[in-house]
Amino acid sequence: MKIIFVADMDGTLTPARLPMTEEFAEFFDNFLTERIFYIVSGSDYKKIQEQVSEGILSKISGVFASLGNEFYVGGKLVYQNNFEPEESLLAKLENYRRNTAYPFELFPNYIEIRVGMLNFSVLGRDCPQKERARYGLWDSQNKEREKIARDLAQDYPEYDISIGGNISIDIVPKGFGKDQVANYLRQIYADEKIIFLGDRTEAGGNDYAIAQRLLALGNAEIFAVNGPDATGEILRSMG
Ligand code: M1P
Repeated sequence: MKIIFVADMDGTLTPARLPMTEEFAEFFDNFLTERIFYIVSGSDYKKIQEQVSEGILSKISGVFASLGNEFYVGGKLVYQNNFEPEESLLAKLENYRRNTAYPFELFPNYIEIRVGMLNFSVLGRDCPQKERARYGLWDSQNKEREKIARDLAQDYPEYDISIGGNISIDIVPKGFGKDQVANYLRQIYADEKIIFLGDRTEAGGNDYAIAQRLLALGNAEIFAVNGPDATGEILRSMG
């Protein structure tokens, strides 16, 4: 029976917000031959296209973008979910940005409304790579995102709030995170084993929901990785 592979993109198949390395792409391109492999990412489809080459995408069985709120097969949209965040939530996000203790420059695009989800970054998404690294380091010491996520979860229990990458938080109506991908794939592949690889499978991370849902549905194996090298090693070991 075929194995169904599913993997996160940033920090799993590619470095965070950067294109897949040539070395990994060469291996991965071969690995995809005659395999069923899906990508599931918090990024929207346009960003996925920036990081994963057209050649690789053409061999991928399907791409779940925006945490599974848009699904593409062969570059064509199969479904998408709608989401309109409430005003009070947006106002609260504005407040976090205004009152941050982060002592360095902030950048535009701090509330990004994507298909079916919202991405919030105190720093602002339109920042240079080196500022992204600076905020990531500061946040790992000061836990700003964890505090915001905890605070939001208390006030908005109807949303799932997760920390995906290095500078931001993903917000979706409950059940519309990556866990919806587990449900969708299990409907198509009722009996096949599903293998999932992700770098944020811990509680609070944006791979947690899909990992837990797959395990609950059964016949699944989860691999927590810390980057494309670890992903490559695991895939290589599967022959
Ligand atoms: O795919 C992981 C995450 O990648 C980005 O996170 P950040 O900009 O914080 O590094 C975002 O696209 C986020 O939505 C996504 O979950």
